[in-house]
Order: sequence, then structure tokens, then C-alpha cells
Amino acid sequence: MSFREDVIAGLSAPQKSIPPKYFYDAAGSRLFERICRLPEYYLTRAELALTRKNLSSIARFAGRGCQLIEYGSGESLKTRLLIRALRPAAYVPVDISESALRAAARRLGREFPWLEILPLAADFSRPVEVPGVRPYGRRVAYFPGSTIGNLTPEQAHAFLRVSRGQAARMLVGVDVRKDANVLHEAYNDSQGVTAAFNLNLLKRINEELHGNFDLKKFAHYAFYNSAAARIEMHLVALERHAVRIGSHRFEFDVGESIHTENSYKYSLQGFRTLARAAGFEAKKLWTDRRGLFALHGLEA
Ligand code: AVJ
Repeated sequence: MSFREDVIAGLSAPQKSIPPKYFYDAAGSRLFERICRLPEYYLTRAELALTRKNLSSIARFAGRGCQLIEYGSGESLKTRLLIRALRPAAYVPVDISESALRAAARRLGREFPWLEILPLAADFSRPVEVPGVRPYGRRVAYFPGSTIGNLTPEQAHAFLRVSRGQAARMLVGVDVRKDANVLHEAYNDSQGVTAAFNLNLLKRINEELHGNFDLKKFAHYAFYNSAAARIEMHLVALERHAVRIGSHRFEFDVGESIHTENSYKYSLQGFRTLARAAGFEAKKLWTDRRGLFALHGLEA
């Protein structure tokens, strides 16, 4: 489905929604980078800290000379730490954005001239087949950043199942279930960067799909749904009005929302159970000092 088809279908349902993968246009990616530096958004720092602290044991688990498949464009500091420690025979970044892939491949190629980089443009919110790339040794899938949290547990199960057929081992970064107040702050930062990130989706629709969203008529709303163990992000209409996208027209009642993201949180045991149900053994667990974030080492 294209951006247009997903948006039209999502806004036509009783609970309006837009898939979170569309947050990441150029402006959205820049806003996300700013989120990662916010004092309230502990995830990025906690994952980087645990990666630094456990780098040699993580690299040992993956195995030197493996073929590393990363879901996400892999421009991050932790990816570069891992590549340096692991010296994979090949690196396959998988991302929906061709431009993000190109930029990551160019930059990593400069930093690691010895590394074979094989970028793959694909939408990993659905199961993807990573084509076989010669016998490069063990394949290890790296899925950092709690991106798996954007999937429902059912989708995460399906994703892990497909990955199991492709990679002997997986490294999955998962945000840990915790005090709802801490979670609330992380998605309601005081500088309003998360709000801008959420609202940018409407701007993107205006620019790319000829929409006429008035951004002043929507507010960022994020809360922790503890029964479902997920942060939900919404864009709430502040007044009753209609919006056009091309020839389509969508009505908003006051207080009606567009659900833009789920960000699931897992207890350590909860994620192990999910991985086991998908055919993995949870072999290793690394966490930061405060136990905010987890990296699970799974074996098929
Ligand atoms: C990139 C999906 C892990 O869910 O925390 C950050 C995206 N949304 N602030 C997350 C996000 C709002 C982020 N993930």
C-alpha cells in the first residue's frame, strides 16, 4: 500500500489511524533525532549505555564474521559500535526509506571501507524476505531501538517467526514496562518536540497528498494504556470540522482522534514468552544500569 492508500484507508475507519512508519520523512527524521536527545526520552541513552557496557559479550553472542541484518537504516552510534566490535562479513540494512538507506550506506562505507554493505529497501512492518547473500556465515538480525514496540504483539510474533527462518540469532532492543509517569513524560516532553513530530504527519499529508489539514486544529495527545501495556499517540481534533485530501473529504468531530502510534512495553519475562512462542530461545539479556531498556539475545 502506498502512503496515499494507507492514509485514505486509515482515515475512513471509525477509529481513524495512520501507520507510524509515515512519521519519517526528512523533517520527521530530524524531529525524531531531536526526540532521542530529550532529557525525558530515556530510551536512546539507555540502549546506548547498555550496548557500550556489554559490547564484547553482545559481539560474542552474534559471532565475528557473521552477516548482520539490521531493521532500520542503521545510522546510529550503537550500530557503528556493534560493527566495529563484530567485524561482520556483510551488513544488510533494511529500511522503508531509500534515501535513508543510501545515506546510511554512504556514511558507513566511508567509516568501514572493509565492510560489504548490501542495503535492502523494504517495509519491515510486514514480514520481509531478506534474499540470500552468498554463504557469508551465520546471519544475525539486529532490531534495535524498540522499533518492535510499534507492532502489536501479534504482529511482533509474526515478524519474529519470519525472521527465525532467515537468521539463526537475533538481537532485539525492547523498552521495558515501567512506571506510567516515566513513560508519560517520555512521550509528552516539555519542549513539545514529540508534539511537533506527531503533527508533522499532517504537514506531510498536506505536502505530499494535497491535503488541507489545519495544524492549529489538532493537538498531540499521548498516554499510557496500561491494560494494553502501550503508549498510544493520537492527534485530537480541537473543533468539529472537515479536511480534504485530494478528492476525499473527512469529517472530524470535536475531540475525535487519529491514532498515529502504539509503542508497546514488555516486561523482561513478557518478551521472553513472546520470543519463545515464535520459536526462539531467549539466550541472553543485557540491560542498562537502571533497567530501563533491554537487549534480548535470541537463538532460533
Ligand atoms: C522509534 C518507535 C521506538 O516508540 O518510542 C518516539 C518512536 N514516538 N516518540 C518509540 C517515538 C514518539 C519510537 N520508536
